[in-house]
Amino acid sequence: MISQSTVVLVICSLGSFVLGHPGFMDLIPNGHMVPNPCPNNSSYPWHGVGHNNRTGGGIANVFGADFLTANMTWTKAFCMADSDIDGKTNGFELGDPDCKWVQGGPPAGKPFSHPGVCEPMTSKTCIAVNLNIRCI
Ligand SMILES: [Ca+2]
Repeated sequence: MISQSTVVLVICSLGSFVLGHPGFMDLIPNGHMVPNPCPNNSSYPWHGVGHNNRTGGGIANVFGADFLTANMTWTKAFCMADSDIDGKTNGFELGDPDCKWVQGGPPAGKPFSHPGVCEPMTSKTCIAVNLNIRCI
């Protein structure tokens, strides 16, 4: 038999998963302000930065996968990586082009683009990379 506290714990865990891990957004520069790269980007910003859909949840995108590989830490290597292979480093896309951001501190600049969605989305390379990105 499942206890009432187990049910509450599961429901809370699902809620956090669907919301795109708000705490994780504090672990990258400008994590709360990542631009929505979709053509109809009236919903802004992209809260599920490490996920294939704007609100988070589900399978991680390429940036989210690299985030896990970096032990959820903004390392120099993770900052310098180009997770979505669009020619721009993760740091550049998130407003930390020199990879100097420290958690809790101000980023060097504003976020430029999304580090987990290859842009421009209509380029031949990006269409292949963005197969699982959901613009809804
Ligand atoms: Ca990139």
